[in-house]
Amino acid sequence: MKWKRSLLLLWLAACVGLFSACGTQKAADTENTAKLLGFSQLGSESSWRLGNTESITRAAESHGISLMLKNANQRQENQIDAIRSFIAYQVDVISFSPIVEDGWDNVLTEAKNAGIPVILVDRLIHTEDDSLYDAYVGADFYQEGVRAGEYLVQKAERMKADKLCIVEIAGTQDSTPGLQRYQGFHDVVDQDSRLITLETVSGDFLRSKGKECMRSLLEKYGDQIDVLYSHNDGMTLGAIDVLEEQGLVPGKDIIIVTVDGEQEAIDGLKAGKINCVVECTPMLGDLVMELAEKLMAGEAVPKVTHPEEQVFTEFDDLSDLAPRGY
Ligand code: GYE
Repeated sequence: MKWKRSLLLLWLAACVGLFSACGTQKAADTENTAKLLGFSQLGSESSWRLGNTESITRAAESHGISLMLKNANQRQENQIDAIRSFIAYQVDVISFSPIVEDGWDNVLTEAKNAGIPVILVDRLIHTEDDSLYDAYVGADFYQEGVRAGEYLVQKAERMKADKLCIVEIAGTQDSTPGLQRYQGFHDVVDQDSRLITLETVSGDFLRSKGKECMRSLLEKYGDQIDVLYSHNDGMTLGAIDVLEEQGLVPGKDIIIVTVDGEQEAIDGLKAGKINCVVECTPMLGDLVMELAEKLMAGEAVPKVTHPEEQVFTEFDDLSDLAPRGY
């Protein structure tokens, strides 16, 4: 099987132009030294995801790690196939962003039996056996939900509101950010008798579904809706399109709370169309490569690494905020 891997490394080396620059000697060096990381990205559903793929690609390059990148186009079975092909190629480390939490035990047992370490990126899995992965790099989604809820409590105080009715557009069902952004938020707002959730629906983290969800929520609840809490910016921006089509003023008629912090959402916050943006950074590439290097060297790594994240609200001065890069 090693010949397959050698061919792949030669091919990767050719792709980055090493052949043309220095001839075959350098390619041979690469073959001897370059470490190979197989990464299964779950899809391209949002700007967040595109930013994340770019971050992983750039970081692999700058760490001198050869990257075998596969896009699963939103299907778990494609991710499982990708992981199986990484095992067949005998990559040094396997990494992937699990689209949902369940259903990984079999393929990860195969990786473990092949002696290949695994880094989960962005999302977690649900398993009885934590030894099936070595490390997780990604946000603390529960805290993101808590931050969204805390903003709303603060907003209710400032408005001296005695009742605010919320509709929630959640992310992909059974995905870690969908589950935890829901839980963290409800652990805060359900304690506050002013904050009433009318309904939670799933928009699958897609802008198009954010539109559909907002349309049917408006049909059902009309002007009862005071707040939209949406689990990602893509769905939020879709919902805003619908509100504007229907003559409503987002940020004023309906308070908007969103998660991710992509440039378009920050622009919306600055324009007064969004009231609160909870940051979730996709810039995880360097953290992943640092862990991969340690695992490749046989060193111990922390089981969980969370990046630092913040909240941006209508009450903050955002004039110094650097361009987001996603
Ligand atoms: O919030 C959303 C994306 O898993 C944190 O997935 C990620 C989420 C992110 O599509 O925009």
